[in-house]
Amino acid sequence: MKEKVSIITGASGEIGQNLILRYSKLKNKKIIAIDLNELLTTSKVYRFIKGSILDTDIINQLAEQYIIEEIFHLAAVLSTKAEKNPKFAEQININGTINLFNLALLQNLNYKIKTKFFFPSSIAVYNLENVKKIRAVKEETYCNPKTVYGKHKLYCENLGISYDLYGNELDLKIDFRCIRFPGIISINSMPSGGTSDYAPEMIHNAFKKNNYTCFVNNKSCLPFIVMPDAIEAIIKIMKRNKNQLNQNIYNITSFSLTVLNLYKLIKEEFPNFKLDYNIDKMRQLIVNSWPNNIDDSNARDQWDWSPKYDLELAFKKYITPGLK
Ligand code: AKB
Repeated sequence: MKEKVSIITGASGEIGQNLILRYSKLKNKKIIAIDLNELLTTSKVYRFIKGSILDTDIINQLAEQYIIEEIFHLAAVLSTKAEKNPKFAEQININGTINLFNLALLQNLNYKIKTKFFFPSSIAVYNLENVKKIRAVKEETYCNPKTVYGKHKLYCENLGISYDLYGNELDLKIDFRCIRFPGIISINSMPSGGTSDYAPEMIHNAFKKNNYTCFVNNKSCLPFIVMPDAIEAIIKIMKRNKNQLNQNIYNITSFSLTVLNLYKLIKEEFPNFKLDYNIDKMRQLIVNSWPNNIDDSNARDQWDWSPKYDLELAFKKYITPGLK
């Protein structure tokens, strides 16, 4: 009798580690975690595979050994790193995702189940360069990404939608669910290779009593959430009955803030904290092309999304107690 399992790729990454901590508390969930890097949370998973999502031997073994009910495909090369290494990013972000889609489609063939496939997308799919950023951006607007990473995310979103709605050439289907995340701030992990990284970097440095040199200017403004809200959102959308979801792709957000706002907030706690700037042109252009606010009303209406932490609570109840 084959085991029923859930797969988490990118398990050692920021979202991966936190998802494992939360998800392992749910009953009857056997997690198979995959990552190139060691996993800190090995005791929480059923099996850890140290390897690449590009390794088709690993994918084939998984297909042979298990019934895969859910896939959380978190492995990705983030925006700044992808812009600098576009070919490498294409391998991971596109080819890697296709490998996981194929694994999910095989489940439909072998066991007649529709594997639930969670895909984390990003505000990087939007491009608001030369647009006045007045309104919160809805899912179907401004999807003409400027960055390599944004293009990869949008392509995989569309492929996922197509496998969900129409199936592949053999009429095999998956159950594709996707959230477009804003920047994420976490107290127990640090991002690497992203562009929204300046916010968590600034916060972590301040709490370590270091100063910070920011790579984007003080007017730069992006939407953010904190990690516990990101994780709850993933759990929520995956639990929802399919017939309650009218779309595959959802924005979620909590608060938007400029670099200057963030600096002022940090100064209240750490009056000696100093911020200076060394603007990275490429990263500044990326931030300028992203929305400073996104409309998450579809997620709120259709699967009860609501962040527990607004900006004030994020600092009072999550960041400060967690990092002090
Ligand atoms: C990045 O900055 O690349 C990510 C994202 C917003 O998708 N954090």
